Amino acid sequence: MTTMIKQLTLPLQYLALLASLFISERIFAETPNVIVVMADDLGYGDLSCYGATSLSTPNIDRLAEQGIRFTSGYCSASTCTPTRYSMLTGTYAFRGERTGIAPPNAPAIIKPGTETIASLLQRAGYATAVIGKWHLGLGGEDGPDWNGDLKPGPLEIGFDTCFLLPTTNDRVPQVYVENHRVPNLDPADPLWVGTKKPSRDHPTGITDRDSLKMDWSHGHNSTIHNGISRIGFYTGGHSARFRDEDLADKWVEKSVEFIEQHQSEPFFLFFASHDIHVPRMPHERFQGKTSLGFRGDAIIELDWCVGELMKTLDRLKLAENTLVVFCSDNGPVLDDGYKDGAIEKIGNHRAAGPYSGGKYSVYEGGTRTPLITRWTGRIKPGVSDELVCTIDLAASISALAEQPLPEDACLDSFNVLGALLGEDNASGRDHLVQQDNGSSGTFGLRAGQWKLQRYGKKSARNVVVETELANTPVPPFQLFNLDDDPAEKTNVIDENPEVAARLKKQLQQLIDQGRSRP
Ligand code: NG6
Ligand code: CA
Repeated sequence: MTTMIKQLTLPLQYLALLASLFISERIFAETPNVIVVMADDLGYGDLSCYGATSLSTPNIDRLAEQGIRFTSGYCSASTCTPTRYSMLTGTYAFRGERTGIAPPNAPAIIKPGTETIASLLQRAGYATAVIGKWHLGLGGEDGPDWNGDLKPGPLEIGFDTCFLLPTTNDRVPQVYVENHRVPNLDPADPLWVGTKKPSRDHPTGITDRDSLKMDWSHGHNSTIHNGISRIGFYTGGHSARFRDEDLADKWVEKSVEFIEQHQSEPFFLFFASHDIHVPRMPHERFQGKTSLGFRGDAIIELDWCVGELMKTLDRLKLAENTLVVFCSDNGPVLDDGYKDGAIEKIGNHRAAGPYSGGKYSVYEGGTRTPLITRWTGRIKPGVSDELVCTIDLAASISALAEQPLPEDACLDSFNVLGALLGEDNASGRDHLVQQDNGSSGTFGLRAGQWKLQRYGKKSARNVVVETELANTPVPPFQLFNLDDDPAEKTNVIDENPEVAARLKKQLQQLIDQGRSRP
């Protein structure tokens, strides 16, 4: 009997060994590195591969040529914080608290213990990093302890390491955060950040307007650093402060370092560019490179960053084992608080492409943004009209890494992996809720060719760029047929009462039921 078992177990052991080799090979093949490049405020029409002719973005265009360019790729909100929240957590930001644009002293918005794309991939054995703009708060309920330990933050929700711009660069302070600390801080010159002027003679964008190298147009007139006045006040931390012009170089330097360090294991890099958010202050070598002013020059800088990342993958022979996702956090805006010539120099450029609206809006231009996937040798290049959203990355990439989603996590993230990889007959979503910054109860619902807009505030006014719709009153509900009218100019709600009723009901259910992932 024992010999028989032995005789049986030996081949079984071989089988198990063979199976484990097969599995580990398969896991290796299907756990590619993942790089998510998220641009800031980049519109559908801002890249040459999406039709821009006033500038050229050769590196991002190459990514699109080698991968899939989505025509219905979305971020989930038309401002930064809610899109980033939902990209990481896979849950619509309107379900969470305080998920609107985060102020400089905001505490961590994603609480430790929340499942994120980073924690899921970390569990699947990935090395994980976020490098660039965070804007999701740091610290406990009292907010960030700028001179001490800045936690919780990314490291408490699944990132092994981080190198951050803590808020956005039009907000104070201009210092990096590396893991839990502000690097290069001199204890003799502590960093203070607040909402009130710290002293009567504290120079601001109002008192010292003449000294500014770039003037403000609205807001952004508090503490001055590097000749640019910002939202909010700060003092101290001088040895830790950076120059706006050097941000992109720093993100690339730190990212290349991370990729090199982790080239022989699966890694997840969230490359959160600050380009092309205000203050648009690209490095001197990009200034004046386009006819569009600093807004265009910042797009060229962003394109350069993507080129450097791709070069690094090529140099380390990682392109065939890396899924790259390029996306934006919200649609475009021209004047977002600084006089940088974006409006004056726009010429024929249409930042939102054929769409109306942009940043802050639930018109298509607010959330329909460039979205490109590339995985050399795995993705068949092409153009896809499938509906996919940055909120789907959590479920889709977890599926790729064979990491099961807990029942109570990523509540609105759909597994659209097949669509993201351009597989034949794979479909994207059949609907998507679009939100603005979140507090107004205003939503869009895209379902097939139909688009419902619902305005939460009484006497809402249109937030659109570059069109005659700007600042006009909007009715509480509007319905558009995107097939005939992609620019959402003709409200067809009266002609299609059944469609409108169905979508109104669907939107309310999606909000009320607390989740949309089956
Ligand atoms: C707004 C700012 C805008 C921008 C935005 C956040 C004013 C008048 N406007 O409050 O300049 O910073 O917040 O942009 O201060 S986001 O892309 O990070 O969401
Ligand atoms: Ca943004």
